[in-house]
Amino acid sequence: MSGNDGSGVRRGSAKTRREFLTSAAAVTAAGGMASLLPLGCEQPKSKMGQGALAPMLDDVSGSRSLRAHGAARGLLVGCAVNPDHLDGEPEYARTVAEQASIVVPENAMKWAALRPNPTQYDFRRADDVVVFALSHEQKVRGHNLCWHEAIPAWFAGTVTKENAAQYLTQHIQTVAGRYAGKLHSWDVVNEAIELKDGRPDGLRNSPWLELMGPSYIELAFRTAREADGTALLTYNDYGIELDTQEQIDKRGQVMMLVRRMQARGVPIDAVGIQSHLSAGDAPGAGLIHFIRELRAMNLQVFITEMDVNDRKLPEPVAERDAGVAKTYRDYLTPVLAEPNVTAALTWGITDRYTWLNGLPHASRADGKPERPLPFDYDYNPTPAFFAERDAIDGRTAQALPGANPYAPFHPTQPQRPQFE
Ligand code: 9MR
Repeated sequence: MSGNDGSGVRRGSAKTRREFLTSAAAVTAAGGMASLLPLGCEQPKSKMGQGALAPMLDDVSGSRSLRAHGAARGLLVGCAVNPDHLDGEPEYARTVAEQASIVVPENAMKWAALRPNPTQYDFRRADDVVVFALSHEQKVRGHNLCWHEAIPAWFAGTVTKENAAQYLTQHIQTVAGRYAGKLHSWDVVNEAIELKDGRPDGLRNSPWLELMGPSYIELAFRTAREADGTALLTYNDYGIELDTQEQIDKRGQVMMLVRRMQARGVPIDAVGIQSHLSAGDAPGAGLIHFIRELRAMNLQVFITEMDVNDRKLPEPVAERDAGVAKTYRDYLTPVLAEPNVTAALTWGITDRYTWLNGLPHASRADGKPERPLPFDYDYNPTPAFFAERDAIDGRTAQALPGANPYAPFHPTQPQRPQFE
């Protein structure tokens, strides 16, 4: 059927993108990942020049990559991705393919991205992430089904107390249903705790809470389980990493929420600890105790969004990189040693696209771009890369519970929806 693949629009570019996404050489089992350049791509260039770059790339690729080190120790390792860069920037695609055994769309599966209007869905960019991941034997986290942010503009005038449950249910049935059987996990509810809102149960006064009361959480998880019987259903939150009083209290409310859910038989498989840190942050005994308590409750833990802002460090790059790397090391070494921590993702792979540089209120006073991730602006590995890899190595070799990151995993590619 020429000119129509079901997507309705941009057919030509979608096909080109799909061809590109699937053309990158497949990653083979651990140790055999030598050639990951998408077909027809040149060796990556850097300011450092080819001579200096080649040995450095060699040092972090193939069996020396984060994903290979993770695979040897029962840990999925990866990052948030943006389908536009996977599509348009070979060096980005190559780095993601080479380093990650799990990816998560940074924005492409949020309501604002999927829901152009109350009645239609646009899955094109979300599909692109899934197709890329599957063609590189990577697992995919879904992020997210229910959050107080990234809600489309039409939401406020359309979703009411009367129809909110219906909107939430229908969204989850459609989105989780579309990818059923293909995802590693879903962040079903994101960031539902906010102590400043002053409720005894710690719940945030989100639009969902205001429209439906606390029952929205249970509805979201139950609906997600019905729609996808295999994805690990996750509650994901931030500000629960440290042993400051505020974070101890918030962690306590997350624990209470998860305990209430389990007591009511609500399906939950994992807790996501986002881990947006500042240089100098270090975990205390409280975080490790929390992870162990979750283990006793038969729950997995994912480090879902790690990065380290260098805002408080002086300008010289070497000092900032050392401070950021130390924070990765100090944080990940004890955390990744816990056996129920089964996945660790950074919020991006390269400093070039970190969300931190898009925050006017929070960026560095000297205006310098931040360096929070394992690869710098030019795709050179940063000291944080090596800190992360060492922390992975510090973990006892073990099998992933029920999942080998390199197990054959080739479900049918998602079909493109009608979208006009
Ligand atoms: O990095 C994301 C940024 O590009 C988006 O504009 C923003 C709003 O959708 O969300 C950012 O990602 C957030 C994630 O979805 C949830 N935890 C906090 C992340 C950083 O704000």
